[in-house]
Amino acid sequence: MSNYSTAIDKKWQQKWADTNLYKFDENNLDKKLYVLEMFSYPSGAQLHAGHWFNYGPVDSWARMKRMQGFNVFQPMGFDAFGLPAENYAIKTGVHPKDSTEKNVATMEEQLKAMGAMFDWDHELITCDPQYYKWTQWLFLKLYEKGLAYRKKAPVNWCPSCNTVLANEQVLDGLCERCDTEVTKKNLTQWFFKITEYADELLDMIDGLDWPEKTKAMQKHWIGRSTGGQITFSIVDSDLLFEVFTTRADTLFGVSYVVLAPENDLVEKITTPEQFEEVQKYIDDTKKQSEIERQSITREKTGVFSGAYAINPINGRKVPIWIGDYVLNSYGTGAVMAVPAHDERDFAFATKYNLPIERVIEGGEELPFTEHGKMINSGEFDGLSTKEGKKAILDSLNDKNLGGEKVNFRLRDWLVSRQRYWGAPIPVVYCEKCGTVAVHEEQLPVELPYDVDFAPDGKSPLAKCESFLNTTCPKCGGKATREADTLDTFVCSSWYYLRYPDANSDSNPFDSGKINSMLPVDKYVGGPEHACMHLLYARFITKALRDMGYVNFDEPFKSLTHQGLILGADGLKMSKSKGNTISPDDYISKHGSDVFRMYLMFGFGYTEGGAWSDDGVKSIARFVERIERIVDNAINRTSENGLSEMTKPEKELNFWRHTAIKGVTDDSEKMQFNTAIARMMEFVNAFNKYLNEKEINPTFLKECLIDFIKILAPFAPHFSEECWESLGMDYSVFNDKWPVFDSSALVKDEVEIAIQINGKIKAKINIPSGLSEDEIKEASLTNDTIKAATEGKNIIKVIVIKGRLVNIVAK
Ligand code: ANZ
Ligand code: ZN
Repeated sequence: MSNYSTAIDKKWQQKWADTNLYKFDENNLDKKLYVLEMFSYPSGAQLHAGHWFNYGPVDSWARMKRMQGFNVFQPMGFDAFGLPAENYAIKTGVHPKDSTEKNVATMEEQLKAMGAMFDWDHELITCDPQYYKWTQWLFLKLYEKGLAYRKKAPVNWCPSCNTVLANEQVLDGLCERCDTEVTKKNLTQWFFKITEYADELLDMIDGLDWPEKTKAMQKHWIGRSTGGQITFSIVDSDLLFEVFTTRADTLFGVSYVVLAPENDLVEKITTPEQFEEVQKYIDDTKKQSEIERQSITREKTGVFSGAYAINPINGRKVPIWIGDYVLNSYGTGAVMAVPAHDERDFAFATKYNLPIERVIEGGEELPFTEHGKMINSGEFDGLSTKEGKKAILDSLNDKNLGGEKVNFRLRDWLVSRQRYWGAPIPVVYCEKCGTVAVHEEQLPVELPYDVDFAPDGKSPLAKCESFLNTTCPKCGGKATREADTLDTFVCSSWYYLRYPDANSDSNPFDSGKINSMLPVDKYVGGPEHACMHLLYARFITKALRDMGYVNFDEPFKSLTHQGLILGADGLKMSKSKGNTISPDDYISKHGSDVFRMYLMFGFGYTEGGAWSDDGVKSIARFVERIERIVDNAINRTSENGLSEMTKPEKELNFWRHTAIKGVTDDSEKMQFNTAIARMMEFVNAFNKYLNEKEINPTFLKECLIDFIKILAPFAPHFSEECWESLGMDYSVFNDKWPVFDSSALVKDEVEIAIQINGKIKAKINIPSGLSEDEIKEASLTNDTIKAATEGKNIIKVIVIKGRLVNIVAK
């Protein structure tokens, strides 16, 4: 056969395309297997080693599944909207549509060079109006259902660039472009009500075949917290406010309360003497991110408002402070502070000299944050923490001053982006009718091409008159379009539903079809998506289910995260560090299969690791060894004519079935590196067998056929070439995956060592089924042992089955 190279890659890619080999068979859904890899984000212009590590090994897994009789659906597409293309436009003047289309074209070529089974007839690109029309449709459906709404929310704002910044554009509180201090600005924005599904999203996690760590992260992100809500009144006013607490049992220990700086009450209660100080504190808070504010190590700060509140349980008057460790978006934006039993409150009270009063017994030092018995709590003294929580909330409930309450960390999903390169939100604002949804027939609301990207305080759409000016779908009067676009996570929250019918003009998806195609059987992508994408997709699936569009509860039944491929220096690959690996160079030098197999052999699939050029070379040599075996086998014609297997044949047969079993089991679990190790052992056994004087060509060919079949998913082009060399006139991927023969794995001879007085004197092969007496007999009649025990008295013979015989002689 000819040497493996990219010419062979191209030859087989062409054949596969010509014969439509990977076309999904829509009429055979019983054995469908929906294999999905997270689609590519075409901002980097090039497919990198990380993409390869996601797509190549999963394709190999899917190829094995195909050979095992599954009807594999493996689509690919592009998550093509987003900030990088727009930033690139601001910098270079190249329109996002043009740069994205160019990048997509390049990446399509690279993906094709990988030789994966992607069914390109189902390709989708999220910035294509034929796709985002349906993203907008999804928005309309959520809006109809009351799951999309508007409210004021802060955005990061750079006062110098006059622009909204995404979180990733704020570095240490400064604008990444001009280093100006970033502030917050309140804008009316669109939200999706994911919190309505918080309970179900949490409760259904346990049933998913997902990595445990990811499940735990999602649970934490949703963060269900069971506690109580308690009403405090404000002294000398008729204002009330509520706090959320998980420790109602500590209510008697409240020595002050704290409001978030953004809490609406702040303005109403601050006394004139405190006004200036409070105002300055609020301005300072705007520069902090929520993450910074929640940091445990950061010093707690605050200001006194001048006002007092009344503790409803004992009527005690406590000062109201304002502090940024209280977040406005969690609970009620107000907390009752119990410094004796909470770390943060303790630090705060110590700093500002506020009273610290113990109400729970236990521990020697304060703060004591564990559970215990209530003290200094009037009639509640002696109750346990658990009993006390309930008793206090019950008692407040009777007076309408509190009750049980469940809170979630999860917030509604802010989907408005003050950006151009995204799907326009399909809403208009009419002077007469207010907020009006665009009619479904009028979708897509297309992005205008000619816009002004200059960063001057307004997003390109917000200054595009021809886009903004429209008529109201309800009254026909003058109306203005929404200028914000949708978060790109909206595009990716439903793409897996679109693939089966990616080209449909009349539907986002065909409900009948996707009800039999989904959930996705295997989803593979990076762990960085644990809390956003993977949660949004689950939410959208559930919302569509409740609207009657789909009949399944979860989009992704089984999930795997591939590991990270690092540079040869063990650091994350990045252009600035100059440690990136360009797959293209390796492929043109070694061929796509060598690159793929190196990735699968060199790293644990879920672990990843540091790149090594030596590893690539060793895989290239492995491929060359296989070529020689195939050539050698084709040339050997002598027959031995024996019907019974010879010893060397049995040996090869053993490694053959060991490999079939190992490759099948390990690949199933995506442990590709050990699967390839089994194939290497098989290749060694081939070489040994081919050194025999007499071989059985029929048997040899059988073994070779099995070998090429198990190699095929890992080295698809190369295996097709070997397969053809063996005289096959159809694709190896249309053949069946081999099944191992367990009887071949039982070795019928074993080697045992014979010792005399603890020293090894001989090694003999005996049939594996012998009894203890037969083993003794075989050892004592062995010539070497006979000679060595000549004239000695045999006192004892100890048999350790399958391994060893020890003869004690004097
Ligand atoms: C009094 C108390 C006493 C508390 C005590 C704890 C220990 P999780 O479990 O995360 O729900 N809290 C409530 N709302 C808050 C907000 N918006 N920002 C910051 N902290 C807030 O935490 C609930 C606890 O976090 C609540 O219980 C409250 O402090 C605080 F010995 O109330 B606790
Ligand atoms: Zn109107």
